[in-house]
Amino acid sequence: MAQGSARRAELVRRGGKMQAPYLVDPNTATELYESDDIIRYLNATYGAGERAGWRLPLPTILDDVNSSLASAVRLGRGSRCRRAGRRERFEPLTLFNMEGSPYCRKVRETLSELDLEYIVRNLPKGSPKRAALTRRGGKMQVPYLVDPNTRREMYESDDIIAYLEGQYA
Ligand SMILES: N[C@@H](CCC(=O)N[C@@H](CS)C(=O)NCC(=O)O)C(=O)O
Repeated sequence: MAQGSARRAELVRRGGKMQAPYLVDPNTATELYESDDIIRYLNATYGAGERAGWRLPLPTILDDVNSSLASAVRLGRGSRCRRAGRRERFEPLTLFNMEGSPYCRKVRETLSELDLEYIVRNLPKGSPKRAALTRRGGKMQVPYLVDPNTRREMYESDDIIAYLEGQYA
């Protein structure tokens, strides 16, 4: 959804405006904008009454500010497309990911800049899904990229980025 991505027009057609995040939940036929509404919806629908994660008792605006500062430090990496446009016969990649990982973040930035569609498999600490990656790749370490188009799979953020640049830039 980086600036220049063809997916932006798709979102405008679907939701009515270009604004991210936009959540589509086919399980409940729910579609919605607004981060706070989305978080409330996820907690209510899938959190069994719990609120996911911890939170300082601070206004939500401070969450937005500190996250924006993180992006500013990265000089906006990942927010603009370098290579927009549809690819023929392209299967979405899969990224085994942890949200707070700096190594995963730089891979996500590259995927976004290259406008590559991908499925995220989040593996936070404590997730039972971690065992599947250990079985698949040999160890629990993220990021781990699977490319069904070339049947390549790999660990190591710098290797993944070099691969993506070579294959898709
Ligand atoms: N050199 C690796 C480092 C990756 C790394 O240290 N990943 C951490 C998350 S930031 C990890 O998978 N830790 C194992 C765990 O969370 O159990 C890379 O650049 O990809």
